[in-house]
Parts: sequence; C-alpha cells; structure tokens
Amino acid sequence: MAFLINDVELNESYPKDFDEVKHVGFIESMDSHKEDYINAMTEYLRMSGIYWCCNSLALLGKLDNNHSSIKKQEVISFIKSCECSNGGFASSQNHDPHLLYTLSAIQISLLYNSLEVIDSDKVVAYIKNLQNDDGSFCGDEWGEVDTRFSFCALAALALLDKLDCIKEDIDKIVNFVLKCHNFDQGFGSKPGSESHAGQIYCCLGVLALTGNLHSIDTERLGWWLSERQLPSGGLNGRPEKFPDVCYSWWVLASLAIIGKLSWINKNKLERFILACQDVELGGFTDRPRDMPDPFHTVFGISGLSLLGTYPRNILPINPIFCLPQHILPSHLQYQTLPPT
Ligand code: 7TP
Ligand code: ZN
Repeated sequence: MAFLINDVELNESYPKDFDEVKHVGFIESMDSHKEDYINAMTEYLRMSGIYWCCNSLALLGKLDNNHSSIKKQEVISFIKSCECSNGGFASSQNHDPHLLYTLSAIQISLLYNSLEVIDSDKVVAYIKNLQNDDGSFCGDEWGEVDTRFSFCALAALALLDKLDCIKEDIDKIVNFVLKCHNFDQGFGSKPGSESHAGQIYCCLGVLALTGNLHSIDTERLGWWLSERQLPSGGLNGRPEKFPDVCYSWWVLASLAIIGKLSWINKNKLERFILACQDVELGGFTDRPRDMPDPFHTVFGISGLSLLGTYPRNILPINPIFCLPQHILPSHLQYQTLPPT
C-alpha cells in the first residue's frame, strides 16, 4: 500500500454513515440561489442537472411537493420551455436541442408522472433524423458519432414506449454498437476507440433494450469491469486512472446488467462511496475531500442503491434507465442477465 500512484488512501476521519438529511439539503440548496456562479456555469447542462437533482430526491423518497422545495409545476414548465421546433429538447431556453437533454427531459417527466408534457411523435421524428446509415447516432444536428448517443436514442424511445418506430433499424443499430466492441470485451465511443466504463454502460444498455446481451462474452467483460476496483475500494473508468464516485454507477450498473454485481467487493466500495460525502454541505464529491456537485451526488446515491446495502433509506434503482424501479411500468422492466 506504499505506492498509491492512482488511488487514494481512506483513513478513519472520513464519514461512514449515510447522511440522508444533509443530501436532501444539498440538492435543495441548488434551487435556492439561481444567480450564483454554479447555476451560471451549468446553464449548458441544466436539463440534466435537474434530472440529477430530481432523481437524487426520488431515490430518497423525497420528490413530492410536500417534501421538496423543487416544485413540480416549475419543473414541468421549464421542460416545456426547452422544447425545440424539431422535437428535441435543449439544456435550457435559447440553447440548441441535444439527445442528452432530450433523454433527461423524458426521465424528469417520468419522475413526476407527467409524460404527457413530451410530444412523443415529435421526439421520434427528432431521433430518427439523428440516425446515420450505418446505424450510429449523432447527438445533435452537427455533432459527432458516439455510442453514448445510441443509448440516449434507444433509452428515450423505450421510455416513450416507441421502440417499435425503429423496428427495421434495430439490426443496424446493434451492429454499429458491436463494431465498437474491443478485444478486451469492453466498448468504445466509435469503432477502434479504447474501452471506457461509461461507454460500456451505454453499449450494454443498447444490447439489453434490444435483447442482444447474449452476443458478448460476459465472463471476460465482467473480469475487465471488476478490475476497475482499486485498493481503496473505489472504482475507476479505465486502467491506470484514479477512482471516482461516478464510476460506482457506470461500472456497477454494467455489472448489474450482465448479472455480475457480486464480482466486486461491495463492503469496500460502500466504504469508498460513503467517504465521498461532504459532511458540511451534504452531497457527494468525485473522491474524498473535493467539492460536492449534483452529478456525483446522484451517482453516489445510485451506486449505494445498486449495492443494496442501504435498503432502509435508498429505493431500488433500475440499472438500465437510472430511475427508481417503482416508477417504471412493467413494459420497462427489461431483462438483465441472471446473477452468477
Ligand atoms: C466541472 O467540469 C465539468 C466537466 C464536464 C463540468 C461538466 C462536464 S460535462 O457536462 O461534460 N459532464 C457532466 C459533469 C457535471 C458536473 C457538474 O454538474 C458540476 C456541477 C454540476 C451541476 O449540475 C461535473 C462533472 C461532470 N463530468 C466531468 C467529470 C465527472 N467525473 C469526473 N469528471 C471530470 C461528466 C461530464 C460528462 C457527462 C457524463 C454523463 C452524463 O450523463 C452527461 C455528461
Ligand atoms: Zn466523476
């Protein structure tokens, strides 16, 4: 343990108990000072920021109007104000639409049981327009191709119950994802790109949503994913990198999808995630003693949910859609592989 070149060392001074009340306070503080620099900085990702905040509260059972200072009607009208003429959604008003924010808008509307704010036929047309002949997707009108956008497209259509609309293209879409499959059994952003845990999550999501998980070697992929765990218990996104709480989601959700959650040391990961809480402000940081943000907060809570070690105060999460299981109707309970 003397040479921790790409890991952190946890000592007894880090938090060990899940501080639910502090986290709710941290998320609600995001909403209260709109003029400060954090909100200015996040204008270009505000739709996703709202999803991260709302999902954090929902996983703690605190999203309803009685519990939360985040008001349903305000969020719903914000979503409406971000709808663009081509059917996609922008991060905030007067920004351009993107698949990322379109998926976030759908996820938020589901969290509020308000899917009717989404014009699903227009979203279908928007998504179809971003598809390329080889089955890949662009994130927006000009953007580059990335397997992340294949996942955003399919997850958005699945949540809208509109996967049927691209039935004839499913083989092409899956074939493109499989072209990004590497020798180490991981996946990259495009053919030939190196494996990365975030990309693996997206590609496994596409395979799960289309019933194609059988086409990969899950033993070797499970091995690559479990190698992400470092001596601190934290997970990194690829070899030689530092651990980061958000990989508790990308790696763990991937393992859950292929039925291999038991391949990492759950107690050590739980200890790492809990050590990334900010005891003063609430919220989670990427690694112990950094600044908390809503992104690492939702993925810290989501990771703990998948670990299943906090059944008392964190609700079960769906590993494909990153939404609480109980809000998803039965047609969205897609099969993952049975645990081994
Ligand atoms: C602070 O620097 C960044 C760097 C990248 C801020 C944003 C981004 S990002 O938009 O490309 N993105 C999401 C992301 C968000 C935050 C953040 O959100 C801080 C405050 C808020 C308020 O809502 C912080 C980081 C972050 N990253 C970068 C990152 C995460 N872990 C390590 N790093 C360097 C992720 C990044 C890409 C992304 C991933 C998933 C997703 O659904 C959307 C975008
Ligand atoms: Zn991170």
